[in-house]
Amino acid sequence: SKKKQFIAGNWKMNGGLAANEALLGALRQGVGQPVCDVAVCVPAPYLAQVQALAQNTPIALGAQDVSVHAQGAYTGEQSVAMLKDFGVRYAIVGHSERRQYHGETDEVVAAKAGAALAGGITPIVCVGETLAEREAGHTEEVVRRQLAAVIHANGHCISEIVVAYEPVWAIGTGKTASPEEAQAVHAVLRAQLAHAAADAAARIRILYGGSMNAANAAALLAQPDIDGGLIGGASLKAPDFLQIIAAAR
Ligand code: 3PY
Repeated sequence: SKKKQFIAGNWKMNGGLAANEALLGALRQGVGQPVCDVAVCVPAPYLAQVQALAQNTPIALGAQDVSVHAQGAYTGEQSVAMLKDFGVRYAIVGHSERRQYHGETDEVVAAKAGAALAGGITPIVCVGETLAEREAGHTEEVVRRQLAAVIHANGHCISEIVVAYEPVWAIGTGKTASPEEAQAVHAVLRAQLAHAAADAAARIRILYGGSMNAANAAALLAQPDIDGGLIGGASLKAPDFLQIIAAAR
């Protein structure tokens, strides 16, 4: 397919003023004119800093979460409009760390995707099975259920989402799905999207996430239904992140 691949860094709760400045400095120097789309999803306190550091570069800004609410008594949350004030283009929703540690359900994730879409931010919707679910043979059922909630809540707007398949057993563990294992799940997700939005399915980017790094990126990104990566730890090291960007189409 002709769509550009998309490489997005997920810094998680890492970074600091000095480290961010060094990282963005190195990325600015090394990124050139990538053939793929590139973004960094940074902790909320650093949005303004990274917005300034990424100005006039091909590096777009992303957040790691977004509120379903527009405003009001929601302590600790950030609205779509607030993120947009800082030039945010993307927001990760439903990362397994949010689902696991903050009790986010499929319905909450779908509502967050909807809030982002309504406000003009592209949600990066994460789906993925746990080790126990994979071993029980439930991988397909789990990722299809997670994606179905988002499709159901958002109808034809889903043509504007990005999907990220992140097997939970591969997150922060150094274990990666093999390119074939990942491709198999991506193909399932693509078919599900095609059923919901026939014309858009080929256009929707399905990223792989879960310990993608400089060494394994090229083989994963060569798979027909892998349209990019959501990069954890390796996005904090400029040479590694740049190598992954260079491996993308
Ligand atoms: C990882 O690579 O571990 C991730 O969770 C990316 O979001």
